[in-house]
Amino acid sequence: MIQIIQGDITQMQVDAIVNAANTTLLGGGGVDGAIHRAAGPELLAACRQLHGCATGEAKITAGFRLPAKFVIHTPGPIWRDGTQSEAQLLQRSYANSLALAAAHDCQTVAFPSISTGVYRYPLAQAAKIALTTIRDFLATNTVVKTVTLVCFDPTTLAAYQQAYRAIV
Ligand code: AR6
Repeated sequence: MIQIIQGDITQMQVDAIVNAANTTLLGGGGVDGAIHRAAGPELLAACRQLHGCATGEAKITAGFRLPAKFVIHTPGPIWRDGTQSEAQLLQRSYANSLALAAAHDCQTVAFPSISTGVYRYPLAQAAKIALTTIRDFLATNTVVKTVTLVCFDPTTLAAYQQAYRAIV
């Protein structure tokens, strides 16, 4: 099942939340900063052990002081002009995060809107990629039951709701 809500992903009581990270995995602004603040300094210490992550790949840590059991860290693509494999890389961020969640027996997973903040990916295009990738994953996997898109602001919420109506 796919759910689309407006809210703060750090508050989500799910098995895993996904972090829109950068390739260093050493924290930043936006949702990354919010997750590190809420999880506590143990999260940064755990991330240091991971030695970064390539764009479109995903790595997992514990959730520490978060309600979520795990944090899955994935650097989405920085939007340039759409010719730099941005769509494929964004699709891989979602697909690799979901595969990692399933490998850790997560039944409930929450995503932020990866790459549509500081990384400037056009919102409507990103929402379509996110939802089609999640839909296709849920059609075949047997572990992950519920994926929640946690939209931080009303504009993001509206874009994901519209993309959802277009794909079902
Ligand atoms: N819960 C849910 N969504 C949030 C939250 C929150 N607490 N806070 C912000 N968002 P961004 P990116 C939304 O910029 O574009 C970081 O510095 C935000 O409104 O966080 O992938 C990293 O370290 C937007 O809709 O991520 C990287 O350097 C969405 O999350 C870089 O930013 C993503 O915005 C990654 O950029």
